[in-house]
This record gives sequence, structure tokens and C-alpha cells, in this order.
Amino acid sequence: MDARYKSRDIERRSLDVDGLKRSFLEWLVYSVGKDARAATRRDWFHTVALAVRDRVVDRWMDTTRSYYQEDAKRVYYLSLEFLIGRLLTNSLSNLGIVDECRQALDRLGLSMEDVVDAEPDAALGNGGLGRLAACFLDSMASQGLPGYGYGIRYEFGLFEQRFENGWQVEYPEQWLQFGNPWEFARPEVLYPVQFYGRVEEFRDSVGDRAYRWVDADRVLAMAYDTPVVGYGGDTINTLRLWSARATRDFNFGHFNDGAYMKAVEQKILSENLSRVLYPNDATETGKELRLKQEYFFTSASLQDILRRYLQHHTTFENLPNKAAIQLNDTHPAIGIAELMRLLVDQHALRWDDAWEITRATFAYTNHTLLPEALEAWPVRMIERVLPRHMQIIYEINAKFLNRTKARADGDNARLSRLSLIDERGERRVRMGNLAFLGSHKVNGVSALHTELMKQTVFADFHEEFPDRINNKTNGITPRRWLKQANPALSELITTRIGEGWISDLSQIAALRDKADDVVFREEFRRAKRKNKKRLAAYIARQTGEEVLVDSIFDVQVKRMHEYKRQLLNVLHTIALYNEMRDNPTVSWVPVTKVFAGKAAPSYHMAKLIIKLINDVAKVVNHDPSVHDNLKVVLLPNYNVTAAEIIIPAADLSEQISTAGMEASGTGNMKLALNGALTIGTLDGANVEIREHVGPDNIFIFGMTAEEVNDLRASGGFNPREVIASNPSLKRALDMISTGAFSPDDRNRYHPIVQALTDGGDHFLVTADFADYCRAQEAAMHLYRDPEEWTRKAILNTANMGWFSSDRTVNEYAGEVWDVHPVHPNHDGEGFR
Ligand code: B1H
Repeated sequence: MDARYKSRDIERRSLDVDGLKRSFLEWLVYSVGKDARAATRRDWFHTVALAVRDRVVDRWMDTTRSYYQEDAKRVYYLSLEFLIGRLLTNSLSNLGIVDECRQALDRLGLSMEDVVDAEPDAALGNGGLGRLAACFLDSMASQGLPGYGYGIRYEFGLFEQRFENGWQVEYPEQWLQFGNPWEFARPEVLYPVQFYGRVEEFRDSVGDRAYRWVDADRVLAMAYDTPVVGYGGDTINTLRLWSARATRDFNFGHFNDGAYMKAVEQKILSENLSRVLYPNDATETGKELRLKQEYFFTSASLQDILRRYLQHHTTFENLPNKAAIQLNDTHPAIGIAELMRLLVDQHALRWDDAWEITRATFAYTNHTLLPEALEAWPVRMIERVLPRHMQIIYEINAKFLNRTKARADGDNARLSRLSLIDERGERRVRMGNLAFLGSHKVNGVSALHTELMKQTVFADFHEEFPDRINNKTNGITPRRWLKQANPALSELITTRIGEGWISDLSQIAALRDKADDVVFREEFRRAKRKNKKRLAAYIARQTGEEVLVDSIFDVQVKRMHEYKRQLLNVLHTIALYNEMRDNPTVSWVPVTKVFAGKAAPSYHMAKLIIKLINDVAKVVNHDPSVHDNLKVVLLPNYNVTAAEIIIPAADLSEQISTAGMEASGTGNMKLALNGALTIGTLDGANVEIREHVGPDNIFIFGMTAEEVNDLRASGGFNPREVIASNPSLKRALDMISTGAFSPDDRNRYHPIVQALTDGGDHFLVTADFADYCRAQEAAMHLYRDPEEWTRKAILNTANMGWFSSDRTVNEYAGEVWDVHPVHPNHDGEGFR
């Protein structure tokens, strides 16, 4: 009998309560090796995860087999970050067995929440870029698209943030410490990756010039596979993460004891490659280890992709018809030179054929225009670390510039802007230019961002290749960000409009009518209140602070960055605090300011802003004269798990970046979908959110991207004048600068005050302050009318259907990848 069918007969597959319960007991004893009396919560988590994983593997193999059998075109999403978070509730929910699991645990005397809480949060990413990759994996699997994620299995994820004395302190995030029940180690899937060495020229069999990369160091990339469960459980895709393993080869002539120990030391060090995620969001470090990480996972992924392709094909001309490779920012852009090397040096293709195949296979997504985030590796570094790739990059550049030179009629400035090499100062390789040139499609992540790409960083390339840039506005998965994170609202929605919205979020538009239904409004408010209670309890647990459930939950959760302007929010907080103290008899709308977010460990200004928020919180929260009308909390260690608790509870969503600087934002979408009203600038996807929810249901303020651009072009403005003309701003800033919040160190915030005044206020905090306060007042005024507020909140939820990552992924599939759904054959067995 076929072993596969045999495995299907056993109990591992049963989805009813009894079957689950028996599986749990079996796993606990025989695999976790514990008696029910001795088992810890973590033991139970591992037990349940392993039992759930059992219910996935047959379908996973069916899916993979179907892709092979149909020789389907696959899409490969190459990303240095996958912010997947916890997987237990996600797997159960997508398999449709949350209730069954809860009951099975109940019968064992266990609480589902306790088991779920024992799972570490897989934080293999920094923020939006990494979470987008995770949402895309969910959307591809949920729609039956043959999509693979490729990345690095970091031993340490994004650092754990704690506050000590109000300051951020970083601790290592050891998420793998107790093992990872979701992954399958593949010790046989192993590829060599080389570094350093030199290039040797030789004559090939037909006498042509050829090159080989010799005397290089070698590291092995070993695969770990995590199944990606699509909604409904029909398609189970694969996330393949690479871990660095030392090779066993020693290449020296004399082999004495000392040399042996030295060599082993070197081997051990080579495994550092996959040790830790770089903690920078929208900034780059220029560190050699980072370049090596980028090449390491890109090279292993390309070798794997070619191996899979060659199982069905003997020549390469069909590669673009069978594989689409999406570059998540420039982090894997070295892959363009690597594919050229593999095709030309290892498979003996002609350069021009290899280039055509490469360009037709790759596509590139740009996620930021911030100059400090645009990768540009020193030529000297690439020459040393990847000598053959440097040659290939020169060759690509020479051929490109030769072709454009004729048409550029002597415009040398334009030519030097188009060059892959930045010749100003230390020579560098512009990875964005390489990614653009080596891709057939290049996209931005919101309409505004794509437009600005055309006008700024890629203006010359856009002129050269007018059909290449396209927009793909980001999206979020409704499975994790509504169904799982917000069961109260999800259940309400499903009772009213059915469950179609879960796999087709456009159906949520059916709620529009309900905005005028008093009963529905009451139920919607009840769901929000339940989530606010849950958050209030979480806040009390995390910070010891008690907050009023009936206050406005005004939420700003995202990485700490000057362009995101947490400072603007803090200044408003102080101004509001002053107003409340000045007017104690007014009946104020109570406000709870909720902040959360990590700062890059070397970003001093961002860390100082964290300390300021904590200092302001200390003063405000303990001042009896505001009568609990104002509370400020900064929640530690913002991650996917925290977001799942915070977002469903928000009333007001702060999306207040300086216009033109936030490429898209995705937290803005999660909050609006969960019924928060946005207070925001016309930046990133906020512009499109306004179009969808309607201008009456969003609080827009501040300068537009165009106004910001004009203001900067005209030499900026004088923040001193703005401050002098706005008493409440002046008073707030004076309090910060004279130590009202830092009596122990009155000069602590000098750098912040400096940046906002003599520093020229680059992010236009003072310039937008007055209009921001006006928008805040409008929000507080509206909150006094619960019916009207709820009506607008419902219209937000109802009008966010377009922001599903299913829609985004379908646009990529149709316009960039040309991939189509495959329906795996599960031998006709029903499931759900
Ligand atoms: C985004 C990054 C990023 N843009 C460099 N760029 C990194 C750049 O470690 N690094 O070197 C890490 C991350 N991340 C974000 O992408 C944008 O700021 C958001 O606006 C956008 O929503 C998100 C997804 O497109």
C-alpha cells in the first residue's frame, strides 16, 4: 500500500474534538515526553502545535505535488524579513478548528488562551516591510497561488524592548530557545555559498573567454521549511528559511594541531551569518555582515529555484515562464548579478541570452524614498567579498550606458545619474539602479509613493523605461487582522452578512447600510468596548497604569522614527494636558494616548523620544488636577502579538508622518478595518484610505507632499516664528526645554528642542502643529456624539475591503508575475 495513503488513515488527521484530544495526549507523552501532571504550559503549546501540524502535512504534500505535476509557474518572494508572529491561532483559524481545539483543551482542563500565550512571537522582521511579506504569504496560500517565501532563519529575531528608568534597553530575542514545532529541518537541502577569493580567466571548450571564482571561503545554506496554511486549508505553501552551516573542507597544505583549531574556529564563525536580524527599519547600515546575509540567502534561493526548474527542463529559455522572482526592496538585489553568474559561468549561456532571461524573471518592489535607506555598497567591499559579482555589475553597467549614451546626446550628468556606480566620493554600487535595470517591472507600494518614485529617485530610469514602473498599493490579510485579532467584531459581521468577507473582503461593503441601523451601531460599540477592556487589562499588566475604558483610545503604534512624528503627538498631548489643567471645570472628553514602538538601537533621537514619552506619562498620569481625563501609556515590546491586542481596541488611528515620507503604511489599514477613525496627513496609503472611506469619515490635516516639497525647495521656514505665534506650542516646548518632565536632568531634551528650532525642523512638526490640534479637536468633539462616531467607524470598516492583501497579491499575479491558482488534488476528500 502506498505509504501516503496509510498515513492518511491514522488518527492524526481527525478534526473532531475527540480526535484532537487523543492526539494531544499521544503527542504529549511520546514526543514531548511528559506526563500530563508534569506538563508545563510550554509543553502543552508544543503538543498542540505538533498535533495541528499533523493535520497540515498531507495537504502540504498534495499542494507541492500538484505544483510539480502541473509544472505550474511559481512565484518566489525573496525577503530578508518575514514578520509572521505566532502561528497557532493562525493555523487553527485557517483550518477552521478553533472551537474544536478549545473544547479538546477544555476536556483536558486547559485554557486555550494559556496555550496560545506560550508561543513565542516569530519576529523575523522590523516593521511594515516584513509584515507585508507575511500578509502576502497568507494571501497567496489562501487563493491557491503557487507562492514560496525565501528568507533567513535568524537565530535571534528583532530584539526584545524593555524600559529601564524610561529608557529603551534591548535584549536578545531567543525565539528558538525551546525549539520550533512548526518548522521541518531539511539537512539534505544544502547549498554552498562562496565569499572572498578571486576570479580566474580561462578559455572554454570553444575558445571563448570565461571566468571562474576560485580560492573562496564556503558556507553551506541549510533549509528549514514552514508550512503556510491557506484559508480553508486547501493550499499549504512553503516558507523556506536558510540557516548557515559550516563546511567540513579545510584548504591548507600544512595541517598541524594549531592550524586545525584555528580552522575549526573559522568554521564556527561562518555560522554567524544567520545569527541575527539587523534591527534597522528604513535605514541601512553598510556593514559587511549584512551584505553577506543578503548574498547568502539570495544565492541559496536561486540555486534552489534553478534545481527545481531543471527537474522539468533542460534549457533555460523557459525560466521566465516557470519562475517569477519578486525582490522585496533591494536587500536581495544582488540576485540579479548572481543569476547572471549562475547562467553564464555555471551553465555556459551567452551573456545576452542570460540577461534577457534574468530581466524577464525578476521584478522589484521599492519601499522607501528616504535617502538613508537606499542601499549603496562600497565598490571596494563588493570587490573583496563578491569579486565575480563586481565584474558582472561593471559589465551590466557598461552595456547599459553604451546603449543610452547615443541617445543621451552628451548629457553626462544624466548618464552619471543612471550609472550603477555612484562616483561621488567613495565609489559605490547603487542597488536600486541595479534592481531597476535587472527587472521587467518595478513597483511602489501606494499611489502617491509610486508617483514620487517617478519624480524623484527613478526619474531618469522612468524616462528611459516608461512602462516599467507600476503601482501596487499594499494590503493586509483580513484573516489575521480581523478574523483572528478581533473575534468580537468578526462574529458580529458574520452574523449579519455571512462569512464570505473572510476570503473576499470586498463583501464587507454590505455593512455600509448597517451604519444607519441603531441596533447594529449598539452591537458594533459593544464589540469595540470588549476589545477596549481587553486592552485596558493588557495595559495594566504591562505598565501598572489604570485607564478609563470610556475614554478615546488614541493610538500611535509603529517604529519610532522622526518622520513618523511621534513628537507631534507628544506635543499635542502636552498642550491638551495644559488645557485640562487650566480649565478644570470644563467637562473634558477623557483621552488615553497609547503609544508603542521600538527604536533602532543606534538611533539616539528615536530613543530620546521614547524617554520623553515615558517622562511625560509619569507627570501626566500622576497629576490629580487632570482627574483621570488624560492618561499616557507607552507599551513595551511592540510586536505582532501586541498589535493583535491593541489594534482592535483603537478609536483613533494616528497616521501623522510628514507628507511624502511614509511610502504606504499598513498599520493605517489594520486600524481603519477594525473601526478606528484615522487622524492623518495626505501621505502614503492614507490618500487612498480617504478616497475609500470618504472625506467625512477621516480627519485629514497638515501640508501635502507637494507643499512640503515646495517649502523645502524655497529654503525651508523659520520654526522660531511659528512657535512664537502659537502660545500653546510655545508653552509645550518651553516645558520640555526647561525640564518640566525631566527635573532630574533639565537638559535631557535639549537635542529634541534643538532639532525643532535652530535645527530647522526638518520633519515640519511645528509647521503642522496648529492644524493637527484643529483635527484633534474635531475628533474629540465628534466623540461626544457616540451615534455619529459609531456611524463613521462602521463606514470605515465597511469601506476598507479594497485594502485586503488578496487584492494586492492578485494585482501582482496578473500584472507582474503571470501566475495562476492551482487547485491541489486531495484525492477527492472533503475538508471543511
Ligand atoms: C519600509 C523599509 C526598510 N520601507 C530597510 N523600507 C530596512 C528599509 O533593515 N533594513 O535595512 C528595513 C526596512 N521598510 C516600509 O515598508 C515603509 O516605511 C512603509 O511605509 C511601508 O508600508 C512598508 C511596506 O511596504
